[in-house]
Amino acid sequence: MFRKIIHIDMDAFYASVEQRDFPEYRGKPIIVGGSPEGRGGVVATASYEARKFGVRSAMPSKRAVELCPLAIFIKPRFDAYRAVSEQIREIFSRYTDLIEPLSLDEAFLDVTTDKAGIGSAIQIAEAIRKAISDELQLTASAGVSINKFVAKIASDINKPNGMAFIGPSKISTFMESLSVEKFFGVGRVTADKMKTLGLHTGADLKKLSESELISHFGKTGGFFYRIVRGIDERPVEPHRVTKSVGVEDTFPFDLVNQEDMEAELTKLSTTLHHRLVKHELKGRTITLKIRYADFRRITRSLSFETLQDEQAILFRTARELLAETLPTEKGIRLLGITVSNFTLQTYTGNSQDPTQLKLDI
Ligand code: DCP
Ligand code: MG
Repeated sequence: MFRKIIHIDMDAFYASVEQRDFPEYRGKPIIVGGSPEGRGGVVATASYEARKFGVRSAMPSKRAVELCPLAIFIKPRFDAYRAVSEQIREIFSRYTDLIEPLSLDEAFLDVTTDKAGIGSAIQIAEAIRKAISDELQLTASAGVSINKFVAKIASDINKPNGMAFIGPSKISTFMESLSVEKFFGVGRVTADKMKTLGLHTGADLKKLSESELISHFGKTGGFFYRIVRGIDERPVEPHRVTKSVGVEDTFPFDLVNQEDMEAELTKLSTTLHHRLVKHELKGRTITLKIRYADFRRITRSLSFETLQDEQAILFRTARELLAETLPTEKGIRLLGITVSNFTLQTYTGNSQDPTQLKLDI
């Protein structure tokens, strides 16, 4: 028997909440996060009006202003987004308890058996989208299929405010037509490697044997082999535990002066901060990762007694950890910041988990 999996993702989430709460922003190109002057951070998200100009999440503000000079920059109101996140989860819970939130605005639902006895996953997805629209005045998109992978990709197909269903008989053709960038875990490096191997779509991947894929891509090769055949048995896990959340960047040239390195740490800490908020996580340990031009790697960590997620603390800690490694004659090719230890130690020695939702990134 096939499972019934729904992936729900809110449309332009932070920006839509702002446009809902402040009517003067409706119909306007707005950017949440970042700032128009100086080197103020990165875009968290942009309204669809701003996306028409090419503005995207994680883009430096400076670039966003070039693309869309009239965009209105808005400071994020994380409490408001958290509140909406709780409300959408309450709506999901009317239909199933098997809910795996991936972030504030996104979740997998297993509705193989649903609480309301509706039976049809498509109808449930539509009922959820309607409830979100009627009760919260926001829109969401949904993907419906028999596994997580296909459901997640499907939710993007008719975005914004749309739904897509990919049934078992369509999966094979769908996976063959998919470009390799759409596969989970295909970062820049893997995507480039695939291109040099002449692998552009799922159909190209399907021509390789499992051992060929493993020889090229290691363990992930096995994942590619199964996923391109529509095989994804990963269950929807309501209490998934995330151990760390990190961001890193590889530079096209080596960084040699401290100012450039610190500018990178500003960007990384901003992105990491957004990610932590989005996933409702705070951690005690901050780790800086450095890879030098000669590929030698080092990590430096600092642990706090209390949980942290503030951008300023992430940045200052990373900067201090970096300073301890300086001066260096070698250029730096990669910098990364990770937060882990999402628990507090209690006096009894038991670990207590203050952030109930543990999410896989
Ligand atoms: N976010 C962020 N930094 C990123 C990506 C996202 O801070 N690099 C935040 C802002 C988004 C929210 O997380 O509103 C949800 O992320 P999505 O990727 O789902 O993007 P949106 O919901 O904004 O847009 P879409 O309509 O494409 O889902
Ligand atoms: Mg979204």
